[in-house]
Amino acid sequence: AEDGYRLWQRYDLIQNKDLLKQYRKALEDVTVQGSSPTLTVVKDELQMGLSGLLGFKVTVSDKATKRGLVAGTPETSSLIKEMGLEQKLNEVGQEGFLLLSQKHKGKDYTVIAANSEKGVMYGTFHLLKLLQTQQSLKDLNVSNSPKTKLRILNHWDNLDRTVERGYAGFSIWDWHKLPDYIDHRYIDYARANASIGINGTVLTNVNANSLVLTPEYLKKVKALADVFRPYGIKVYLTARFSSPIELGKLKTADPLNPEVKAWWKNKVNEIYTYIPDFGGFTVKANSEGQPGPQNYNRSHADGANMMAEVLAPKGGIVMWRAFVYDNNVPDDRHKQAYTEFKPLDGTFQGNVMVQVKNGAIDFQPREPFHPLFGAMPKTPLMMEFQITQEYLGQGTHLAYLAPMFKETLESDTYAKGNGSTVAKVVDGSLNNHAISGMAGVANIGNDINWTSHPFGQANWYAFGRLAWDHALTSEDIADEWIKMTFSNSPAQVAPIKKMMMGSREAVVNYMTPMGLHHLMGWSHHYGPGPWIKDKPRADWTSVYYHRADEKGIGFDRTKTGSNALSQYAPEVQALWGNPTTCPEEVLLWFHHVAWDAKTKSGRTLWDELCYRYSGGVDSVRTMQKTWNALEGQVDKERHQQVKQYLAIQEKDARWWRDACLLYFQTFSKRPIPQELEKPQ
Ligand code: GCW
Repeated sequence: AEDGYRLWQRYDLIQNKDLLKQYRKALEDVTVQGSSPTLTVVKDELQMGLSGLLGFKVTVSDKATKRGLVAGTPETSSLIKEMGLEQKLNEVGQEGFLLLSQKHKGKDYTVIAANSEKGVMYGTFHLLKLLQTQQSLKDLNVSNSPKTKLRILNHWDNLDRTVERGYAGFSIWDWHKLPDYIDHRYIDYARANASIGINGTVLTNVNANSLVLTPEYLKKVKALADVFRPYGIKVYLTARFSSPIELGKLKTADPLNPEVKAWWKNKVNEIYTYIPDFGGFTVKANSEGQPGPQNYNRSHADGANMMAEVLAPKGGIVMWRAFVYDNNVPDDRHKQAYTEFKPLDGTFQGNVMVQVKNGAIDFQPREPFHPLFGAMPKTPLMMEFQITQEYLGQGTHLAYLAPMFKETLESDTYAKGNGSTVAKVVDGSLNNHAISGMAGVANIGNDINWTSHPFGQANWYAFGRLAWDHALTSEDIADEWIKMTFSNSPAQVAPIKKMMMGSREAVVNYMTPMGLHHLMGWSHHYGPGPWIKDKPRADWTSVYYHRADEKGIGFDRTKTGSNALSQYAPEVQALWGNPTTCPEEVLLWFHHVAWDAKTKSGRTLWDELCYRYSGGVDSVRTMQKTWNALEGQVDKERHQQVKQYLAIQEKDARWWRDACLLYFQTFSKRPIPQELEKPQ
């Protein structure tokens, strides 16, 4: 059944006869010398992939043959050593690879060469992708290496297998059966991640349970680390800051207390006896009730550095999250991370990265970039994206997120003048940092197709590709994903791509157009709840964010309001601070605007909001039509799944439109334009 389990790694026979001939000729013989675990992964993947794609049983030989495909490093492959590729290899670093059409001693070879076996593996997946997307293997001259060093998934998975904000079933980590039972899914998980360049995984929820640091669980973690190691994937854990109290029976978790430090040192040493290449910790501290250094009047830097110090000798790192806010601080929540972290710039140890969400509030369908990007030049800042669609329709809406990720990455912070993009902050190039990273909160669960919605797979894929190379375009990523996941036929690729490219904007329109944000239902965050008020925290309500009244709507974050804008560079302030130059996409994020104010379309703000909400619903209906027309071309199972999800999405889009417009209308007291569909 085409149930989606294979993700984008579908190795079915190439349908294009000419290309098939070319591939068969070029790849008839395959040589991989060496038998290390990673080279075994390379061999297995080539054998499986090429056999499926080329339609005969490909065997991988370890004797240097006289033609065909050769994969290896100058150390593992005598042929590659003879080819003298040193100079070219110097340019691709430790994880990059070359993919070349190479003449050697009068024979034609296709060569995957790298400085490390991991690089060979990445090159192998790249070659397979070329076949899957039906590209020519003639005159190959690919030199490819990742822009970001740490490309990591964050699982918000609990030890009882529930997943915080997970919408694809339960956790794929079957703690009960580990370490003795290795579910084949773990291997397929590693293959899928390796194929897109992911090289790290944080197994557990940032709302952490200290139990995972006990020997019982460390044995299980070790079993997973052993599975992932050959695929170049390191394992990380979340560390609950109060673990010394809970596990060590200490009276305090004060980071400056010598006993606390000693406890962490022992714990870290113990972890490394199980997992010699353990990656380190992700920490959520003093945020949403999690314990942290501030409980002891210490700073985030005190907490992070204490852990970093004990991890450093082992080569581990700390990813300290900047997602903090506090109801006792009466200021705009938008400002709190910057207020707390900016003054700490320059005080973190070298193996600490501060992990910052793409925007200042919380993974909304659209947020302006987080003001910390560009504001902490001395600290490597990691990007935290959310792949799981907590606020974008969860497991049932089609929303291709690459355009959203790109929007943030391409935003200009102006930190060092024009062109100081968020991407350059994150990849470390703007301030020459030795470490850099991008984290994505995973949308993976134990559903057969991993991600609930078949198109959720595209977001996992896109995150990996952008973490590897943020310069790739959303279109190109969609293009290769569709070809690998559905079909190379232009009759399918073009319409599916069109659906994907417009889908995120559709969600923005039917949920939170023009810079509105945080309007979702209480706690579950799925449907609309613009009326939410009177909750334990003002910043957990919706009225806090939209501020609708009889005059207008929107959050004034300029000087006359919370002045969160002051946290951005002067160029950004000038652009966003003025309602006439502020892009309409974020207008109500920064300004309280009158209902009758004119917008770019010539309509009043109220009418424009009505048009955008309606437009969002229309876009979903267009997606439905496009998808219906593909019936018979896409396999039945997946066609049926997506069709049902689109029907839910259409219903939900109307729900959002009607709920928001009818609620906001109680303030605007203006009619919904006649030509638009009436709320039902
Ligand atoms: O997005 C919010 C979520 C919480 C989450 C928190 C965080 C893990 O609603 O479920 O907790 O952010 O990022 O820490």
